[in-house]
Amino acid sequence: MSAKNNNNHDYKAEHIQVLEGLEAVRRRPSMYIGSTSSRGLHHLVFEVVDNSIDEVLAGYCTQIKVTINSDGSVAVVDDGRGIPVENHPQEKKPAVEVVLTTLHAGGKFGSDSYKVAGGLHGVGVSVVNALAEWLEVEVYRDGKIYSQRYARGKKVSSIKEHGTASKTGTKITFLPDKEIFEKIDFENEVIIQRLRELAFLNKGTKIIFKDLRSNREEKFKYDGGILQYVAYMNQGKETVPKKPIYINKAASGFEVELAMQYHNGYNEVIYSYANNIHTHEGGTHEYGFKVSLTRLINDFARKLGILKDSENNLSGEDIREGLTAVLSVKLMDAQFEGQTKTKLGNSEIRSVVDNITYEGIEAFFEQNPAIARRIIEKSIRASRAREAARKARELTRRKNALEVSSLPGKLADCTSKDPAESELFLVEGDSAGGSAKQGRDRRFQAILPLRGKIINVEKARLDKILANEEIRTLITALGTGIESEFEIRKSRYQKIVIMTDADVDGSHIRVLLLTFFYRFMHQLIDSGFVYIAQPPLYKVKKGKQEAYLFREEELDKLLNEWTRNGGVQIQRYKGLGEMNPDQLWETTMNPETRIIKRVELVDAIQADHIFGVLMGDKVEPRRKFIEDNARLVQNLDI
Ligand code: 0RA
Repeated sequence: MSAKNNNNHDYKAEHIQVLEGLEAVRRRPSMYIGSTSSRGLHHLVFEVVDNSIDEVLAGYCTQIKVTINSDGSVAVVDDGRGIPVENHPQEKKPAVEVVLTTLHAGGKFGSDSYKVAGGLHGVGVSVVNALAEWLEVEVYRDGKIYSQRYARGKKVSSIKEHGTASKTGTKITFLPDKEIFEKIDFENEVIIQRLRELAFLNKGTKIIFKDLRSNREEKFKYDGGILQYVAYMNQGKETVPKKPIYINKAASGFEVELAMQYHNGYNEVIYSYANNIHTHEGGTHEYGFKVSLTRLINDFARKLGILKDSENNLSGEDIREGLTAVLSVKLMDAQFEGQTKTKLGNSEIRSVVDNITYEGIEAFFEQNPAIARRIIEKSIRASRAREAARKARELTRRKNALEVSSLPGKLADCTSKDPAESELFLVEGDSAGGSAKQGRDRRFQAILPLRGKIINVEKARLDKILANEEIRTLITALGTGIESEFEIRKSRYQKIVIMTDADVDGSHIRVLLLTFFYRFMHQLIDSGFVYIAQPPLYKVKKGKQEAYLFREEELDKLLNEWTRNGGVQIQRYKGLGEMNPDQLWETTMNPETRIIKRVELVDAIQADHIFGVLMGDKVEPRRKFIEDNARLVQNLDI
């Protein structure tokens, strides 16, 4: 609040008005966009795009183009109605100016659009304007082109009319303010991810991305909407049914869209959205769907006589094993709750989703009884396996309780008991494990050598996974438990460093471990505890001079400098095992000199897709995927 004293509550409306102005946004940007880091920076783009999407939802916009210009500014163009330019009745200035300078004015003049409350969404383009070094708006409307320019939220020119336009629409170009943001570098991948998602969620909308810095262009348009989204996530897997079940129904003030399909894996992926916002924490809509699916499958199983009167109902978890589903709802006044404001709170939507999805899936089952039967039988198998897993887990737990020192024998633990400073190195092979044990700083570095084959968790059920020796050792060493029993605060280390050879086997082990963490301990990744060590590729020696090289391209450079006079020795490291303990410490483990990379998920959807394709059972899509996406896989292989 302002510095003015508020005794007797005598502060005046005008002061509050001032605080609601764009100055407040510049003073406390994080309150409006979450942060001033990369995330907040990208939020600016998404805010502008969301305004164009509002025009899509209102039925006036079919195409959105996002361009990153060579000067680092971003332009978003749509073919909607164009922001009105005529004078706003109350404010007595052009409506476009009101939209760009008033908080929460957004594109939300009319009350017939799907609105959003809570969270950081829908804060309005004025926030983008406030946080931009400059912003230029162009409006195509009534056959004319209008434009206006702003700097840090303040207009620097009045609105100008110039030229004729054959279409309608809006173009907003802005350069984020260096005074506000830590760094101004847009990441293609982050923007592309969201644009692809929006294209899936708003079927038929053409969304184009262009980066003029690298000349990369991507186009997204999905006439099948979220049906294609589910197919995309299940790409490379055997599925039931072949084509996802798709339901789309609008009822008074609501729209419900569901696409679902089973695959032969075991993990459950449900993405839910409300007004295009990913509801990570679920909420009433997701709950309505889960309840209706559980009820329907049980009802059907009894009707078909697969489940007897004397038998218990199948649980929701069992019914959702191997399910990929996208649920997207649109509603008038979406209320977001929860820790990250990504949980839908509107209670009225629960029964709407319940009814619509129950009826829709039931109709599909009536017409496809063989598929219904396969899904029910799959749920029954899941239920039996879960029972077996429970017993296996109990066994591990009891065993742990009996042993006084329950840490695995292979683990060379550190002496520190403070997780914040403790590091666990997961090392490929016994020989490298031996070097790492000798080379480490035992005060805070623990070593766990991984010997046998690590199980592919995409292809196995929990009971099998838990029976795997390497996985059990890993879980015990970490101390966190897994899945629903996972507790991050129990993690015995806050750095878990995957240290493998720089070859194909090494990268395979790395992907297997990452998949395991992602599926069963994703909080480790979310908390930024997972790292990848970067061992050197070469050691180059000349006389007393020595250098370790971590990238292929460094070799040529160095050789050019060094070979002018005299012999140079090059040693190529094929594996960690070729380094002696001192070298391993110096190059890869010593916090002062090493390079380690933190594993971050740009986007869970992409990760599900990538892990599914990489670890799934169809060979052809995997090969094609790796060819098509060499770059992405490389990112994953950091
Ligand atoms: C206010 C009112 C109307 C549309 C918009 C704003 C609008 C805002 C943005 C931001 C980016 N693209 C946009 N397109 C439209 C309704 C216009 C009418 O009633 O004609």
